[in-house]
Amino acid sequence: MPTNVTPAYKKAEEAYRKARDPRERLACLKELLRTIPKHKGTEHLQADIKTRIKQLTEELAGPKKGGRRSGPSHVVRPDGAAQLGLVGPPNAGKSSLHALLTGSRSDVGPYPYTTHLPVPGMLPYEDIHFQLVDLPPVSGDFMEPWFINALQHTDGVLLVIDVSDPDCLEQVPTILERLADKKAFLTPAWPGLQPGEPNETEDPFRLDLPTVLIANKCDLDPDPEEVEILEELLGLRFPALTMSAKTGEGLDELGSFLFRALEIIRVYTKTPGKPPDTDKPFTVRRGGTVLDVAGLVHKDIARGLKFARMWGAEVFDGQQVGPDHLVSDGDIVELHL
Ligand SMILES: Nc1nc2c(ncn2[C@@H]2O[C@H](COP(=O)(O)OP(=O)(O)OP(=O)(O)O)[C@@H](O)[C@H]2O)c(=O)[nH]1
Ligand SMILES: [Mg+2]
Repeated sequence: MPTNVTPAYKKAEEAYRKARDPRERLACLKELLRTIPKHKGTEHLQADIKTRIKQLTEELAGPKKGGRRSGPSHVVRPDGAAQLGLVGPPNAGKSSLHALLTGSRSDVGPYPYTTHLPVPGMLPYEDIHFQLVDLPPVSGDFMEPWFINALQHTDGVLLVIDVSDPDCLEQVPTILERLADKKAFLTPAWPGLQPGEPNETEDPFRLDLPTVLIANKCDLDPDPEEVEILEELLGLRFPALTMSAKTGEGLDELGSFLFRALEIIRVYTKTPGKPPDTDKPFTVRRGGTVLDVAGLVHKDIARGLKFARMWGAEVFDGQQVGPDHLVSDGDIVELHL
């Protein structure tokens, strides 16, 4: 990793980590390439940045007319309070769960390798939604070459296994290794459960993905201790949820789990003299500010923001606060430019 990087590079790196929109990420990648110190020690990273610029440019361009790359895009634009990817071995029931949780029509098949492309869907929870992206399987034999690209925007992973299948003891370590080879690390650390160590490495492309183990097909293996035994054998400590796409058991636990684990905060906006818009909250994560909310409403509003009036648990009614004021769940804000 490059040592003695410039402040401009550091800034670009931070912006890249924060950026969620693919176009914004592309701009950040170009800025990384522009600001990276050009010497022998950074050659690998320079090459890596160039590859990512090329891939993302192609993804954003979509299918080429008459060109070789005629496939659909593999990057799912983030939507809702957070994006979660469904990762797991073939036939574990990822698509079955996705269809039930989001109402999608993701293909389900009684044989492995049914899913070939990312399929987005929205999981409703109270007055918000989580975006779940169904993905093709990962196995020792095969992983789609673009698989890691599809995880670039995810806030976490649902690691779906078939608890009734003893093969999962080999499948899970294989999946973790394959992803780690591509610099994606599945971790048990979720901000709202046990915060992880801050990522100290200087590699801007390292992905640390909070992961929950979804022990599916519990109808076939009703032993309630099964997941614990499995985690013990695997030497893993992911938080786990037991489910069955056949009986529907355990499915309603997911929304509240994600809400807590990701520390989602809902903020409602209002215009002066009018009641708050309680239909559709804006969502940020814990640590989010009034300015972050303004940015979600509109870039120009964030730019022109002077102060806000707030109603909520942590403020007195109509309190005037600055752009850096932290918001909490259920707050109502009136933005003043
Ligand atoms: N008994 C039982 N069968 C299930 C459950 N979930 C899925 N199945 C069955 O398992 C098979 C595979 O389901 P899929 O949802 O296609 O699995 P997948 O993980 O998406 O498979 P790939 O796309 O190949 O990775 C189908 O025959 C489903 O009906 C479950 O909870 N219990
Ligand atoms: Mg599938």
